[in-house]
Amino acid sequence: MIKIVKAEFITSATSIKDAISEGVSEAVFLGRSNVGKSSFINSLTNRKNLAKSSSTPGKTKLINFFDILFLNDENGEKYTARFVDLPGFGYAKASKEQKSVWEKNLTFFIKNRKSIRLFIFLRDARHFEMKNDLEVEKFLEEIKREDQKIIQIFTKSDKLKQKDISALKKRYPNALLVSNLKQKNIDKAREEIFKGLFFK
Ligand SMILES: Nc1nc2c(ncn2[C@@H]2O[C@H](COP(=O)(O)OP(=O)(O)O)[C@@H](O)[C@H]2O)c(=O)[nH]1
Ligand SMILES: [Mg+2]
Repeated sequence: MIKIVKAEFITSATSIKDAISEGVSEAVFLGRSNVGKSSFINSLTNRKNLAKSSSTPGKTKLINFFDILFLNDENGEKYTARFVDLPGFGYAKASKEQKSVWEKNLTFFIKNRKSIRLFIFLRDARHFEMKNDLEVEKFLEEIKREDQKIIQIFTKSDKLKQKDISALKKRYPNALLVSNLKQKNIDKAREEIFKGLFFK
């Protein structure tokens, strides 16, 4: 089984210019505010409050970096990685001007950071075809490099009925439906993320 045996907040950045140096493989987490991004990072790392709840729209937003240590407990091998929490990409509620500055910043960051191996794109399983989300999905597909992957995560699966789950799976066959509340599919998601980061 794949475990995360260490998870530590390192630093925050407001743009790529003051982001920490590259090198370690990175998984970027994106999704609309309130989708369960912080909760998911906490679930993956088995921590209650590693990633704090999202800040109020309009306040200064930051890119948060976490040092992560994976352990494959079948062979004892350890792998270092970074999780990068990107708040509000594609969804800014700030004024038009603020929004464009922040989004330009993030777009530049995503396109130019070589260490990014993985985009972990979170959506609310109950509303999986929202316009903003479809735009972000399209954008990611467009900019994704050969050495990068996208993992589709649908959160709050505990709120879904079986027929809604079937509809979602039909539309997104590779969807990973997770529940932070019930800790459903978290082990599977952690394993997918591990594979996406370190194996092609
Ligand atoms: N029912 C349910 N609620 C969740 C789940 N994940 C997060 N939440 C709740 O959704 C709200 C937003 O979560 P948060 O992790 O702060 O979202 P973020 O803004 O994307 O970082 C909080 O009230 C969480 O308790 C889930 O899987 N199921
Ligand atoms: Mg958050």
